[in-house]
Amino acid sequence: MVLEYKEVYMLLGSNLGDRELMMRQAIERIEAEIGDVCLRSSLYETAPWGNTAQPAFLNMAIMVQTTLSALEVLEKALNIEKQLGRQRTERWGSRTIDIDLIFYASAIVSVEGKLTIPHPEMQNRRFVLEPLAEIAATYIHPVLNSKVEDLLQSLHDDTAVKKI
Ligand code: PH2
Ligand code: MG
Ligand code: MG
Repeated sequence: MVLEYKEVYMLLGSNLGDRELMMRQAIERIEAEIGDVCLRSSLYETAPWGNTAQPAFLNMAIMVQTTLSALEVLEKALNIEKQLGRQRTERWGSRTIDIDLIFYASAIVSVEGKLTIPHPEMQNRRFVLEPLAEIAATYIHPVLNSKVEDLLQSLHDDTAVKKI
């Protein structure tokens, strides 16, 4: 049987504990449980978006090749967040690691209350689009029908995002 690989784009975020270590450990777990991490952006230091009364984030975008379904990837990602000590207390609160699914190939996925792909807010957030544009500038958003680099061009979000 021929295995079918899908390209999954994810955004990693951390603003609690040793942020760089969390990113490295998340990538290790993703390699072990989801698939090869084929592309990774630089690390970005980003001001907190939304609830601004929390520490700055590190964010980075990665592309993973996987044979898992979108829901299986979500399940694994949530499990890795738990393994890395994430505790969900308040919405948008500080976290050791957040693993968000941005694109799953060019699929459009909507599972009520659980998973929406493409990520419904990605086009409005600089902390997503800047790292993503580094590894997927010409990738086409399957709902908005725009390239990532064009979404970044027309973005109105001046939250600080700095490549490190
Ligand atoms: N994640 C959030 C809310 N705010 N801000 C930045 N800079 N980076 C994030 O990853 C982030 C955020 C919810 O997941
Ligand atoms: Mg998030
Ligand atoms: Mg999340």
